[in-house]
Amino acid sequence: MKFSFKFASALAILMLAVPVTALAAPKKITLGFSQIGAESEWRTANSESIKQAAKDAGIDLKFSDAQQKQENQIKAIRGFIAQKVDVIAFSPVVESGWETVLKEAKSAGIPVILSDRAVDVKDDTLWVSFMGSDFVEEGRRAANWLVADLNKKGVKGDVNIVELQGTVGSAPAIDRKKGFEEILKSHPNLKITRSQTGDFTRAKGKEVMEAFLKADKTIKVLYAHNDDMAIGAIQAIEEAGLKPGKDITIISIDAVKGAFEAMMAGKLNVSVECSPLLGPQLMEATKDLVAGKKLPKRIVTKEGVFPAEVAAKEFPNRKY
Ligand code: GYE
Repeated sequence: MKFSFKFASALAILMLAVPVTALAAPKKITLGFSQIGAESEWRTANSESIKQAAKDAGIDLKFSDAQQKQENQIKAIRGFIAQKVDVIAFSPVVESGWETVLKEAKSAGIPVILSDRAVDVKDDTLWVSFMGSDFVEEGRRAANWLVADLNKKGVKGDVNIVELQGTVGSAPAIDRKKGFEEILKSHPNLKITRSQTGDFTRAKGKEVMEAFLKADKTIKVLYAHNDDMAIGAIQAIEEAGLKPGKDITIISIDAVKGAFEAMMAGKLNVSVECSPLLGPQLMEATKDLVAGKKLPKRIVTKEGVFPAEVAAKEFPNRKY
């Protein structure tokens, strides 16, 4: 009797001594993510990858869609700061104009990860890590494929190329143009004769290609900064009574399923890969930051090039 009383009081003292927090479930990490919008197949796959990876990692994701507007992204980031999330990540629609809001995040002590696209700010301590593709390299890969293809066909004369650029001021539009032109410099017979933005969408890609075709009967090659614009342009080319992939060689970037389908139908010649599956890497990085680890400043995605000849074989392996 005496023993059990002593035991019970010892137990009571012990229970009081254990802090309540130690008994509660560990606090969930919160990640605020500002997405650009839903302009392309790539973007949809990117959003799905992030949402799924957050679920798998047990991270509380606050996901905000900016519908293509920088002001909405800035608002979303300010909202994340007010909610005191652990980490902020975003895919910046354009490169410039981020200093003020990034300074606000820094003063609040919230680390920022750039996902997919880079920003152009002088002070690079305003963000901790940039994960995504090397867009300049993608542009080079696209041009190198064209040079090899023309060599194979024995084409030596002038080749007129039209370009459908991505969103004006965005990192992939700037860099994909830069990489492509860099290779063209040593091939003076390859000329970009027309270049305009198609805003990374099918509708705009089609519209701009229609205008190109009306104004110019000498187009031999189309270089589109993403697959969606190329797919839109394919429709315009067909409606103009030409054969896409034959009368006009078409090169694009992303390598989404829609591009593989177009390649298998013989309408698209090549797609340079750009992977949208950044979710798992982003969740890893978020956890590392919360655990106090230092992230590499640059995390580059590994990617390849898929010409139409391999499309049917590769199609079943594609995840986006
Ligand atoms: O290529 C395009 C999308 O930023 C890499 O954005 C991304 C680009 C992608 O809309 O399809």
